[in-house]
Amino acid sequence: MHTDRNALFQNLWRNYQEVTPSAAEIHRILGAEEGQAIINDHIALRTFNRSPVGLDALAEHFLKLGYRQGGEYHFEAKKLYARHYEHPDAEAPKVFISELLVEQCSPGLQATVDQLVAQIDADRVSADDFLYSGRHWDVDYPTYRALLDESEYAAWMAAWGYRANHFTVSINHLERFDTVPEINQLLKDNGYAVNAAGGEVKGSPAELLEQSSTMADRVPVRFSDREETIPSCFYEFALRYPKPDGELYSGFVAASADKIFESTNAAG
Ligand code: OOG
Ligand code: NI
Repeated sequence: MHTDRNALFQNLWRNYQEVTPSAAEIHRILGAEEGQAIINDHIALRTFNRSPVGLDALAEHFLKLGYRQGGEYHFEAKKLYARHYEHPDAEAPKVFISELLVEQCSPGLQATVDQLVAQIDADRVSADDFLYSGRHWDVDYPTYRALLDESEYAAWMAAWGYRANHFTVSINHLERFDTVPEINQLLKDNGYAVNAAGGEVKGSPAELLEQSSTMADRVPVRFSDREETIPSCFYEFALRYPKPDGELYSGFVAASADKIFESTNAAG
């Protein structure tokens, strides 16, 4: 079971790195080459709340590995719902899964999403590789642009499909860095854009979680009619504080998450 879990996260990481060149560079900057272990706090996955690929279908992959459901989070303006999952083994990364509430969107967006989801082979959804299987549909660039006008999240899903949207470095496990502002400064010194939506540091010690993220890398994607360079995936950093019982807080903070979603928005 442990090897299955490691294999899943290794595959998710390899697939994420293919479209996130900054991740390996940031590892180097954090000192991975000098032996600093980089521990993942969590990963995040996105989907549409349409059968057969709703949040629960993605979560099933983690429940099978011994994960348990944690908190739930609502994002009314973005029309998203999310839950987190955690594992009794504290070494296991937490998992944040969100879904777009498609029925709350325009008829046009609903029709597009239904047409994309209809191209998925339902049997594939429970396959071991589904969570890093990318896009299961043809989509052209004008359709991507039309989705972008209404929902950055829907457009990102249409372009990228099933893959880790980000990995998150646990600052608690870093030896040379202790705070989110220090990490943000390091990122900026190395030429990375830090997501400034709602402030570069999201959350507070009182909320028991502080986070920051890069703006997503921009890489070329092949749409059915042409290739275009668009935002892919980003890297996140999390510092957790102990609860009164001494255990580190293991949940998420909806107001912070709301801004982290914007790391895949087109900058400016
Ligand atoms: C998830 C955004 C929320 C967090 O740590 O609060 C999040 C996403 O962008 O898919 O990752
Ligand atoms: Ni995150």
